[in-house]
Amino acid sequence: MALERTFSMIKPDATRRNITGKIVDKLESAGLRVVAQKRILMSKKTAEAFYAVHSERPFFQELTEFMSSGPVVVQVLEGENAIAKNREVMGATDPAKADPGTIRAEFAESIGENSVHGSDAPGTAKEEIAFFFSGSEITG
Ligand code: DAT
Ligand code: MG
Repeated sequence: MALERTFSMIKPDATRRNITGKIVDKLESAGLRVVAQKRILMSKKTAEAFYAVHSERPFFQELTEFMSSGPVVVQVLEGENAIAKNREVMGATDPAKADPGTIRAEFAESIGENSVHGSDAPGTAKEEIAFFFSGSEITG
């Protein structure tokens, strides 16, 4: 399979605990390359736009308040099968159900504050990369 790109975000629970490097180490050890990265603070409105697909879910307010409660690190990751590989190294949404050794098993605090976001399909990867990055900000 050809090189693929995916979108990743290190969430406020992880920036707060100063463990962004530990998370990047997990991504790089899995063979993913960080080809774009920036640390930003999302407004509530930006978080609502980013997570619009979840707007009808009961946890939407909690989710968007949390995601705008502190800095996040947004990234583009590149590698063979990057979308699936990133989801694998992230682990299940609920850290209690995440496989040992995954980012969420090791670092996440709860189902809501679960340290990382990763795109789930080629379409969302493309949309989410474009939501935060212009082409010139991404270098191979
Ligand atoms: P994922 O982040 O694994 O793709 P998702 O897309 O289903 O999971 O949900 C997006 C985020 O919403 C998730 O990372 C944390 C939050 N979330 C999901 N289910 C939740 C729940 N039952 N209670 C609180 N927050 C939840
Ligand atoms: Mg998701």
